[in-house]
Formats: sequence, C-alpha cells, structure tokens
Amino acid sequence: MGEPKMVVDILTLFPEMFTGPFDASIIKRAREKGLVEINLINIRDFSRNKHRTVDDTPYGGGAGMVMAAEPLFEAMDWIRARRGEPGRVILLCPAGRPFNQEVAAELAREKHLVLICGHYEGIDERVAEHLVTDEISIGDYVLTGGELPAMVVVDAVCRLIPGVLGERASAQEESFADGLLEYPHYTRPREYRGYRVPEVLLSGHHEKIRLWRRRQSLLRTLASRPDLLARASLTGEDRKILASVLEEIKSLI
Ligand code: 4GX
Repeated sequence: MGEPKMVVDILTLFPEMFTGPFDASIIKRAREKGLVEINLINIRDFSRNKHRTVDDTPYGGGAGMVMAAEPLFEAMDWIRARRGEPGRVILLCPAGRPFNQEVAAELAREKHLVLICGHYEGIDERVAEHLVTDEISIGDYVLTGGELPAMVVVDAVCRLIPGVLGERASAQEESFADGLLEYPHYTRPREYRGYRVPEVLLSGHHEKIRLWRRRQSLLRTLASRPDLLARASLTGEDRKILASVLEEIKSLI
C-alpha cells in the first residue's frame, strides 16, 4: 500500500463513537484501499495530570466545564512531530463557517487535516486562537459534541477523493455538483403495488431520458430549494427547459 491521498487526524474524547460510521461502506473501503488514513486520537492520552482530566471550571465563574488547552496543544505537538505541519486544523463548533459542498471540495484538496472535537461548554479560547486554522459548523442546532460534525465533514470530503467512488457513480454526477438537486431514480419492477415507473425511462430514448432528468432536477430544485436554483450555473438548455415549464404553468392559469 502506497502513500494515502489524505491523512485525517481526529482529536476526540470519544474515539469509540467513530467506529461504526468509519468501519462500514464507502469510508471503510477507502481506508482499506489506502486512499485515506483516518487516525482517532484520544485527547485524554495527552493529559499530564494523574487523574487524566481534560476539563476544568471556567475562569470568571459560571456553570459547566471547559476543555483545557494543554492536552490539545500537546496532541498537536505530537501530530506535528510525526507528520509535519497539517494543511488545516479544523474546530467543529456552532460559530464556524457553514459547511457545504464548496467547503468539502476545498478540504478535499488538502493532504492532511486535523479535526478537533469539543465537548462540555466549549474549549479554552487559546486553542481557537493559536492552534486552529478553520472553524466549521454543520448547521444551526446545538449538539453535545463535535464528533458527529467531524463524521459529517470526513464523509463529505472522503467521497471527493479520487478513487473513493466508483468510476460510474462519480462525485460529479450527483447532487450539488452543478448546484441542482438530483432527478428521481427508479429500478425494477416497472410496476409495484400499482405504482409505475415513468414511461420515458423505459423508452430507450437516451436523449429524451437525459432531457427528462434535467427537467426533473430543475423542477425539484425550484420547488424545494429555490435558493439553490438562484445560485446554480444554468446552461442555455436549462433556461429553455425552465421557459417551457413557465409556458406550461401559463397555460394552466
Ligand atoms: N456544528 N457543537 C461543539 C462544543 C464546543 C463549543 C465551542 C468548541 C467550541 C456543532 C455544530 C455543535 C456543540 C459541537 C458544541 N466546541 N459543531 N460543541 N452545530 O453544535 O459543529
């Protein structure tokens, strides 16, 4: 096995949380193929006190506990000594840059990512100030820790690494590659409980099928995510399809 395309080091207090998602399906295969190396690093292993504590009460008072800076600085020293300077050191937190496909594509170009998963009320601010290069949020809701966000980021990034997805189901063909939602998919049987597969898909007319699918993508995006449609890079053909949709609507009213 040669050099992995990407190394991801994940700093967490709960490495066991990652075993399910990272030991199944596409990510498992990517790891086995040596396309990505995912290392789960227990922050507690870098605690220097005898009870191996990693948190403490906040200066200035208040409820809850704060993750101490020292174990994270020690862990980063260890990572740097082993692998050199990482491309990005990412903290998952609600205040971060909103994660989307564009951010995933940006991260997929890196050789070495470090993800820091916080717990408790948060992390000593000196970590964000002096260790972290990027703060990322996976959405506007509050989680109990940064582990699930880290899994989301790693999953979205890994599928963009060349070779991780099959030749045919390339990352390009799927949702968000062109800023639109995907068209609907069907497989056998052609009729199930009276529910039929759209006739055009059974026709064998490849050009008709391509146009139908594109129209479905445009309609779905218009209906469910007009914000995406407004920002999508539409082709002349797309505009023609949307104009014909508009004419169809006009004929109804
Ligand atoms: N998208 N959380 C992180 C603890 C914490 C707080 C501050 C660092 C700084 C979240 C999200 C998220 C909850 C993960 C608080 N760590 N992270 N955790 N949404 O809600 O990324």
